[in-house]
Amino acid sequence: MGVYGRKGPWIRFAEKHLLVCLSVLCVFALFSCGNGNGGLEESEERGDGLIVVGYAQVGAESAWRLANTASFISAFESDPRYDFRLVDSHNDPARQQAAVYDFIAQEVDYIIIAPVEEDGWYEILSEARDAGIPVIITDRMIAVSDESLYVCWVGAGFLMESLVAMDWLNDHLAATGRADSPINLFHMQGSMGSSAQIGRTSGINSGISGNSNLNLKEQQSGDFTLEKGKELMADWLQKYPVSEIDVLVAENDDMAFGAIRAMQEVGIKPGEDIIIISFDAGRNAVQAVADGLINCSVECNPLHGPRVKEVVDLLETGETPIKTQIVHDGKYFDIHNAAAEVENRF
Ligand code: GZL
Repeated sequence: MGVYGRKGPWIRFAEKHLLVCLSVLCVFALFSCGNGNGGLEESEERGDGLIVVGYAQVGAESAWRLANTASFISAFESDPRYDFRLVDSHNDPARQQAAVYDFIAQEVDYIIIAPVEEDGWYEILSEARDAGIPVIITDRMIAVSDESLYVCWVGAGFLMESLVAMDWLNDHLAATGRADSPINLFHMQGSMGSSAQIGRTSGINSGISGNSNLNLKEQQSGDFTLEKGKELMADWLQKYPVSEIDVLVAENDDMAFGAIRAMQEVGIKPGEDIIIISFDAGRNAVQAVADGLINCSVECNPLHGPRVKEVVDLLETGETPIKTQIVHDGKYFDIHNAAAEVENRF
């Protein structure tokens, strides 16, 4: 047995395909007496003898997510040992759990999950463990007390990101002579119940409670999408005069872009009339910072594909990966550094 009770590749292959193995031996025996061009068709080999990896992805809700998916596809599909199977859960926790149950039924060798929501994973991960299938959590976290339910987590530090954002806001207000002015803050949250939203909201809330001049006027979810960010901002612009909207903190770039569209439709200058802070710091957002439309975007690196593949490669050698692998270097982009960084962004 390998690490985490997983059988080695050849034992798995033999058990899964005992009948096929025996018939292949017969076929080879037949061909070896004939013209010797035996062997299975290329298409019949797919999945047999390959290391099968199932990735239950959140969805395709944002630029960050698309970059994350692309990084996994390029990492695993460039290695012929792997049969990489990606499922888009369309931001739906039930669909994601169904995808994981399906991977268990397919008897994949590894399951990777970027959890839509933190809760609800105990049963299904217990089933994966009983099936001897190692589970790797990436991007967002799951809320389970039994850490044996997953091999390791590779993701970002959401609370740290939001503390960086709130520190930047305090510095920006001081630098622009508004350190003692009352500031009305509007907070656009990500998909509720996701650890990215939970972590960022926690840091933003503590930043607000740490500065008596910051008044939280609205706090609502835009579900990490541009469309919902635009809808929400349009509602707020109906409800409040622009003079009462000082700061928008959007928990990702896409919602910030939606808000910018809503502002521009009514003649408001984003980044000037309203300070805008976002998270992810993708290429378009960092360009928007350089253009003065967003004032600060805090980095959340999406390129976890190579890191998670390294974990799987390690597990294949019987090694044990580090349990918690946080990717966070506290980088943010504002008018001082954005222009020089655009080209380096995802
Ligand atoms: C963060 C990730 C979040 C991004 C959003 O690691 O889970 O989900 O910030 C994405 O853009 O939708």
